[in-house]
Amino acid sequence: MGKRIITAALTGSIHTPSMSPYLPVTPEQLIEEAVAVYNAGGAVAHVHVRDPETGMPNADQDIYREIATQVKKRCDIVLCFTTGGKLGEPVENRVRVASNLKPELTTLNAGSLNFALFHIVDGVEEWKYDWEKPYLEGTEDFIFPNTFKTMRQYIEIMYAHGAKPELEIYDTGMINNVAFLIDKGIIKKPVYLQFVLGILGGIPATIQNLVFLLETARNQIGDFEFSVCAAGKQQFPLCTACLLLGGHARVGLEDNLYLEKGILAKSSAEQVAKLIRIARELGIEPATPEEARSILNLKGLDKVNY
Ligand code: KMH
Ligand code: ZN
Repeated sequence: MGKRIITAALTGSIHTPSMSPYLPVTPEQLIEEAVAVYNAGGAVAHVHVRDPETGMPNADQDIYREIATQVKKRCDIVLCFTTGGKLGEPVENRVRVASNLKPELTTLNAGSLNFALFHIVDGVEEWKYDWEKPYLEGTEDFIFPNTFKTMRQYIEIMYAHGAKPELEIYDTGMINNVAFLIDKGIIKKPVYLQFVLGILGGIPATIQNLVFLLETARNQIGDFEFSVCAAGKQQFPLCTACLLLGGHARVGLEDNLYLEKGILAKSSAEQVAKLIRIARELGIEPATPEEARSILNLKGLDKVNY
């Protein structure tokens, strides 16, 4: 089996600044993180942005551009921009990064789901910013909207700008959604699936569930590239299992703040380095960014608009 793409999701929109002092929030921190991930052997950095003053997730196009431009000056890591964005962000704002930056890779969340984070407030003793607790608690009543109409619109925008969709699969039915969109000619093969396990509202993070998703996708879609990310402490077990199953893997502080039990990761790059150590023990080599481009059929860094 070939080389594997290690992605790092740098900050996301789930964790909040009170949960870890190492969560990057400013453009400068996110730029340093992306370069550190590259130096650690990561091939892809998955990018969300935040208000530099408060750490609140947002969809500020200037911040996306600053990060993209500065990272590109320093290394050739593939940047995968979120179109999931902040919870509750209007759908038209979420996709704007695809048309503005014309990146190589963007996420496409493959269906709607309850996306619940209200249960993680209990672990936080002191809040740094006023927005954090209500933002998380509000998810008890939150549905992450990704209707067939918006998925079609997002995909059309992505293809118009040469961005490949990384299809985020939070549960089994979303494989059916992707198969339907392929059948209708809306999504083009070959596809790249990111199995997202362990979100409350989606499928739990177990190895059995990863195998089940993979088998279901093989039955419905045929051939594809796949990766996994898993919330919290299941991150390393699930990433290791996915590598053994022939897939790629995503780590990063978006999904898990820890390096090991009780020890916060100081950077997503530390998690990348750990996963690569595990992979190499198993005889698995990480892909370079150029190799990742070839595996995923990406258009190349010379064709982006940043
Ligand atoms: N938020 C993660 C659970 C996205 O950014 O669009 C999955 C994700 C999707 O990273
Ligand atoms: Zn994300």
